[in-house]
Amino acid sequence: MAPQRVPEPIDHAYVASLRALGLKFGLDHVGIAPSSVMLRAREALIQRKRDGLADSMQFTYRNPTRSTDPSLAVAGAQAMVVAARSYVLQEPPQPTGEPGPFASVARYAWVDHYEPLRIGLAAITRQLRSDGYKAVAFADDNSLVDREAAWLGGLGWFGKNANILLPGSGSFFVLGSVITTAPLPVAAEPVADGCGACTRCIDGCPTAAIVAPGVVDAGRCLAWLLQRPGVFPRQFRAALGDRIYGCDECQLVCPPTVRFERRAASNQSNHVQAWVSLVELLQASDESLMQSFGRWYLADRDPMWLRRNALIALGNSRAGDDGRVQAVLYRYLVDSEPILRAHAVWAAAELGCHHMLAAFDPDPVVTDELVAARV
Ligand code: B12
Ligand code: SF4
Ligand code: SF4
Repeated sequence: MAPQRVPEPIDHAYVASLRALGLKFGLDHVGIAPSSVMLRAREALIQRKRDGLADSMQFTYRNPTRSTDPSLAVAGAQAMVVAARSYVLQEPPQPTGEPGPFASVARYAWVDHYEPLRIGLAAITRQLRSDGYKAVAFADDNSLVDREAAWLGGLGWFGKNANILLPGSGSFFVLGSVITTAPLPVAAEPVADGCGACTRCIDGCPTAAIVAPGVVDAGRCLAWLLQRPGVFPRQFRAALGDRIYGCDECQLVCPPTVRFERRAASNQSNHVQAWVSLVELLQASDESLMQSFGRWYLADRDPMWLRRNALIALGNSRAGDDGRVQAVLYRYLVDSEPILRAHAVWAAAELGCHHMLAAFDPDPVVTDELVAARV
């Protein structure tokens, strides 16, 4: 039998060495959280489902018992190493290449920030394992509620926009954790509230989706509506503006977050996807869309939802006089997918191109849009 490895002794110096390792491998902040059941998050998941605030989302809502109990992910869990990585880029990019209209992408998806986050978490995981402990990394995984873990680990406070804000740095951070059997000393205190009397995010949300401090109604939140399959609710299409993936509005109005972006941008990347030509996107093949945007969350990994989003952004573009826009609209008004025909009808009507609309469509979803377009 192989000799049993004796685990490294745990003290604050050991935690400091894990933190230093994380920072060396691209993490910006590292803390330690307890591994006990996250009762507040569990209660919130159950209550929000019950109140209809989760809409049809699955993710951590699928199994609240699992996603709030670290020891179900790693048997014998004693602590979580929690981490944050900034996704602020040095130069917010401008649209380039083919002339517009352009769609905008939320900052967290401009480049793949989860990959470098996972590299940092993996370095910590390797160290813990080589020191004789079990350790498994999670980031944006259905098995763990990342924000509550980050809050418990003292990384930041819960903003009224529901994001974790790091003191002095705001919320443009992705979060992840390593659940481990190492009995690491946890952060002394969670970070105190830093929002004070501010309510800018609540007032600034384009769809009034923040229904109470820290509570988002997913059925109104543009970030979720862009991911959800099916017909995009008509009442929120104008508010969507030019977005095709994610929404940053409740962070772009947030003073600590904006201050940090202006002064402390650090990460660089050559492959930034901040703006996407709508005409190019709507002309692209499935393969090409999956190659460019396959790392985004697309329901059933179906690029049709990206095209649906792009048609709404096109409808909001005021570019109805552009010949390329009209050509692409014609193509989608006769698409074989009723969902795409339906959103093309809405876009054509918004652009004042009523002359393009058919008198009749065999599909009830499209008929509904044709009726609304003629009112
Ligand atoms: C589902 C999900 C979504 C959903 C629902 C968001 C939501 N608010 O729950 C949708 C698709 C809408 C979404 C959008 C976004 N998301 Co998201 N999402 C997730 C996911 C997969 C699960 C979140 C979850 O479990 N929510 C459950 C509910 C119960 O949690 P909660 O809202 O945080 O509730 C807490 C607070 O209310 C707090 N609380 C309790 N009492 C009180 C009282 C007060 C006064 C306050 C202020 C708070 C408070 O405690 C509750 C329990 O923890 C996580 C990844 C993960 N595995 O955790 C990423 C995650 C939360 N998302 C993330 C990001 C970046 C975003 C977006 C910014 C992306 C974008 N630009 O479009 C937006 C932000 C929208 C917003 N304002 O929240 C990051 C958050 C980073 C951060 N700094 O906080 C995460 C952690 C992914 C990651 N690993 O980095 N997301
Ligand atoms: S992400 Fe957009 S829609 Fe969702 S709560 Fe924030 S501002 Fe509102
Ligand atoms: S906008 Fe104001 S209230 Fe909202 S998260 Fe930022 S500081 Fe807090």
